[in-house]
Amino acid sequence: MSQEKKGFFSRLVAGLSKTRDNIVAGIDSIFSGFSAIDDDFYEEIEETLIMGDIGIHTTESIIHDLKAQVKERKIKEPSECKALLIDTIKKQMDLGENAYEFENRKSVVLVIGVNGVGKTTSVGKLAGQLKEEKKKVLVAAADTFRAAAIEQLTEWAVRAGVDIIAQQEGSDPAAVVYDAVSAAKARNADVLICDTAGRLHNKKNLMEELRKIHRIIDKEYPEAYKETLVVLDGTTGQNALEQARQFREVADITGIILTKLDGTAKGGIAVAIQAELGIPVKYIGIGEQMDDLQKFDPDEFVNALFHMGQL
Ligand SMILES: Nc1nc2c(ncn2[C@@H]2O[C@H](COP(=O)(O)OP(=O)(O)OP(=O)(O)O)[C@@H](O)[C@H]2O)c(=O)[nH]1
Ligand SMILES: [Mg+2]
Repeated sequence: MSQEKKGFFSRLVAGLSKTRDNIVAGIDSIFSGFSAIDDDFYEEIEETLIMGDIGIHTTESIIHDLKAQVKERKIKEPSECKALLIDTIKKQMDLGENAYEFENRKSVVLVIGVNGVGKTTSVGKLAGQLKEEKKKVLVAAADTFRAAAIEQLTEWAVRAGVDIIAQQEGSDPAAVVYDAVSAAKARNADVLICDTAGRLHNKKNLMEELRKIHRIIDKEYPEAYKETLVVLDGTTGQNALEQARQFREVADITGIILTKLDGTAKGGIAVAIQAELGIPVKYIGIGEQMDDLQKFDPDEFVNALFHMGQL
């Protein structure tokens, strides 16, 4: 593991401390407090996982799986279940697909999500990291609602050392995307990342706007690989799950960026999103700096959560 990854892992461990208090402390006391594996034992684990935002369905499958494993391996001691439980949680999150194809292709990444979840910040971080990997990156300020939004993305573009395509406040977001696509082709950019405005209160408008943007990309840049990432704020727990469901109705979501996992007690939501919706969490954010965004690794996440150290 590189120095940089190690740094991120320890910050993840630190960031998840409240989630750990919320889930793992409870689990540990169950493992040490029970002398036999019985229905009460399973019920307590179930309750702790649900309270920890892991999600009801996911928790049910975890318990189901755990029971099967205990039976198969003829385990009698509650304390022996911990490693099994950790493996079972990891298994729930394994979607087994190639999530980062867009990095290897000419691509357009559309970043969507409701207000204040961390879209612009994530666009900036992602742009900076891809640029570090020697990719030619372009960002588009398709959130034209506020001048401040365009300024904010401009600042990130400067920090990341990438070009930005923007128009004036109030202009048509689809027109910005049109410009950006033309520029991406003309400049032979590898990845074009589009920031968008955060609105969900009017689903019809949102749907229309996203459709329009997709239509332009499809028509003007059919050869591009398309990635649509929904940004969710990890501190909102079950609400984040609900937002993902709603966005799934209006867009072909290819992944999730889960932000603000630093300092929240609701980090269990990462497990729920992945397992319950079957949409891969592709990146997680654990702070406001450039390197506070990383590819999501379920194994690493669960290890950090249970403070298992690096494998
Ligand atoms: N602690 C922490 N803060 C974050 C993270 N990601 C974003 N933020 C902060 O969250 C706030 C909102 O982030 P933005 O990137 O502006 O969110 P947005 O979705 O673009 O917001 P709108 O454009 O207003 O819809 C900012 O203060 C960010 O610095 C994160 O991973 N951790
Ligand atoms: Mg924004």
